[in-house]
Amino acid sequence: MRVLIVVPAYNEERALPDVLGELRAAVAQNKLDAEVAVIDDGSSDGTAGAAQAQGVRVFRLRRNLGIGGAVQCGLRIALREDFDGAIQIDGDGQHPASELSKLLQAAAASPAPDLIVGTRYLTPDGFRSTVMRRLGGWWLTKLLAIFGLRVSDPTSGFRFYGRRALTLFNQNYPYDYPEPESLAMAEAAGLVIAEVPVMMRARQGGRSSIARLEAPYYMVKVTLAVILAYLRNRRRPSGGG
Ligand SMILES: Nc1nc2c(ncn2[C@@H]2O[C@H](COP(=O)(O)OP(=O)(O)O)[C@@H](O)[C@H]2O)c(=O)[nH]1
Ligand SMILES: [Mg+2]
Repeated sequence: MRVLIVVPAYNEERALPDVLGELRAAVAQNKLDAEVAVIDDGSSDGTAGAAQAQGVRVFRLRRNLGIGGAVQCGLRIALREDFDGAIQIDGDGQHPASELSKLLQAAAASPAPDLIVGTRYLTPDGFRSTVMRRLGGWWLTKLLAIFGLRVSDPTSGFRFYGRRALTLFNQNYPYDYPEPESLAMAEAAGLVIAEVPVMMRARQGGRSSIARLEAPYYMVKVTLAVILAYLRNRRRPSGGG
């Protein structure tokens, strides 16, 4: 399987060299047929230069589009260049590249899942995030379960996308706090979604996207967005318009 490893990066000059070094090692060690693409989301620091220095492909967005825009850019490149799948991994060091093979092993299952979520909550230790964010994650887990989707880490940005997922998200990808919403879209569209336990770490420099004061806004916004994403993307019964 030929995969594109998509690294969305916004002001990640500090963490990126190690992230890309680890990726290079993981690709070599697992003999993966993989390319790395850093999507520099309009950073104001040396993100692009740090990535270029590691010899990977760098796509520079002229303006900051937010995580969703950066990820969709990477997924579109994977689709356009005929990759069999894409892996999304944070540029902040939160997702150890050594865990990437677990996503790829799950991708080789039969029937092949279209979307695989790396979940931090099924391993005995590792980074768990703040109480507020865990509470939010718990709530989103319950909400998605109403739609029939069982995932334990709905906000994880360590994921594998197969061709059907790339095709779905080529058209539309949520721009803001996109992970739970994109899961609702995928579930509604009938994609096969799986999860695998992975170990996570705390981010290795830079700043996270969700400040503590934004948490209540985030929860209301994402709750509504998840519900709408599901309703909008639900497959119509066959024969319907
Ligand atoms: N904060 C933020 N991160 C972005 C943006 N665009 C791309 N990213 C990258 O998306 C990834 C996930 O963001 P992060 O802040 O780590 O989110 P968290 O892991 O949920 O705390 C990181 O690699 C960021 O560098 C953006 O506009 N804002
Ligand atoms: Mg992160």
